[in-house]
Amino acid sequence: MSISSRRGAIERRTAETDIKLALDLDVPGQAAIDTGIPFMDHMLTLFARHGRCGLEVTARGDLEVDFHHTMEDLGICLGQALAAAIGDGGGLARYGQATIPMDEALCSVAVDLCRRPCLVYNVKLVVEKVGDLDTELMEEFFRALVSHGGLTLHVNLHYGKNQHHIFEAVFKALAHALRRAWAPDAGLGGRPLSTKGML
Ligand SMILES: [Mn+2]
Repeated sequence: MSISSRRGAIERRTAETDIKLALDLDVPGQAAIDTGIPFMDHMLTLFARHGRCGLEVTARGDLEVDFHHTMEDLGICLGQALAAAIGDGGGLARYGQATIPMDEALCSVAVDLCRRPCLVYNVKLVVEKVGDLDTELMEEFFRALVSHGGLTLHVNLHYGKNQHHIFEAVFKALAHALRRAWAPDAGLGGRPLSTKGML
């Protein structure tokens, strides 16, 4: 796979949400995020910065209902864009992990870009909302990301007291783990890291 093609652009419109999302694995740290949910703008912006990728997101969802549809559909679009950017996974490190502190919170994330969706999500909710966002919806975002991105993702919060810090540790750990997993490994000669010869 050529480095220049590591990009996924998704336009997805339903009766509930209208989302445009572009992910570029080789445009370091450029983010333009407008989801209508300020806390997710904050999370996705730091995801792009720490993942050293380009991420553009414009979302208009039925926030007057609640944030559920928008959170889930953001996960779908990011997952689809990631899958497109990864392609057949040839020549990529495939695995990545990171343990990241954010003040008193500590989170470990491990990923496998294996085309098999699996989410393990152990993240404590200490309050019902951060900003206007229902904290329980974050798991819906990750479930959709995993289902549509075709990745195995383990998110384990070790501890934390402040919900903002907790989610910030989660997203930073995700970014650092993914950056390692999608990094090219020249020793693979462009082939997937698998004894099957394909992912
Ligand atoms: Mn913050």
